[in-house]
Amino acid sequence: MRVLVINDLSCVGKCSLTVALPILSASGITCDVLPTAILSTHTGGFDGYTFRDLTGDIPDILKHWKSLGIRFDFIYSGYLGNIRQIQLVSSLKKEFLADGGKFIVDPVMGDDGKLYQGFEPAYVDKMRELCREADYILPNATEACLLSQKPYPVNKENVREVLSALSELCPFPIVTGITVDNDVAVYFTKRGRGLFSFTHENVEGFFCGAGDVFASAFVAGLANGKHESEAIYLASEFTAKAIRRSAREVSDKRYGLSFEQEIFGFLQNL
Ligand code: PXL
Repeated sequence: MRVLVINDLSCVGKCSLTVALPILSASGITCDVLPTAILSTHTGGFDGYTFRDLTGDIPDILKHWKSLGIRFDFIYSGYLGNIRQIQLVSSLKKEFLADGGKFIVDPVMGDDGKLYQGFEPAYVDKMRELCREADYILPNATEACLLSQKPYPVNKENVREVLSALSELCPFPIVTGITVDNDVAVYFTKRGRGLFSFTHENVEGFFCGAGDVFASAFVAGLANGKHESEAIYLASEFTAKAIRRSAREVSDKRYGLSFEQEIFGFLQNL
């Protein structure tokens, strides 16, 4: 079983590839990577970060892979640095996804009701197009509103409407980080039939990289043969435990989740 993860390499501040690689490898899956950019840190709260855009390297990497005849059982895309990269992901999915393979898009572009630094509205439109090609999309609450063109925030009242709009884009939308009273929930639906959720007690504060932990664990579950709803359940338990541990152990939340000590427990349920 081979997974291709397309995401940035933020050298410090665990997110993207530095989260996906350990989680997928530990779960027994070959994790191949296509780095979209190299940053000294992620963009969420550090000033003065460096950003090397790797778009120019991608065509030659793909040419080489083509000569090797590589195919991937899963392609999971995350942070894409620009619109050109979205186009490249769309074409590489057509060329490199194995027959019957699954394409998972985490449309990383914002949080807390705002776009991340470096993104603009035209990017959202392109990302919406990429979501149309996905088997699963995993937006957080902010990204769900941007994609569905509904006002932020998502709550108990409008969650059904947001999920239904997302179902028009992709058969299986999974929306993370929805605050419901004192809890935080992940909501999902399959082909717009039924609305399901898993809930945990909310932990105050912003936890950078939590979406990447969730998405990586979800892909690890699918790649290990779990049914979708079980993969979502296991990923949400794992992420909630990592968040609770981080609330206790990590004083500067910009450095990412303390997920490593929770991997063993996650694998025991996989
Ligand atoms: O975790 C999302 C993410 C991924 N990659 C980069 C980011 C962020 C969030 O800020 O800046 C580079």
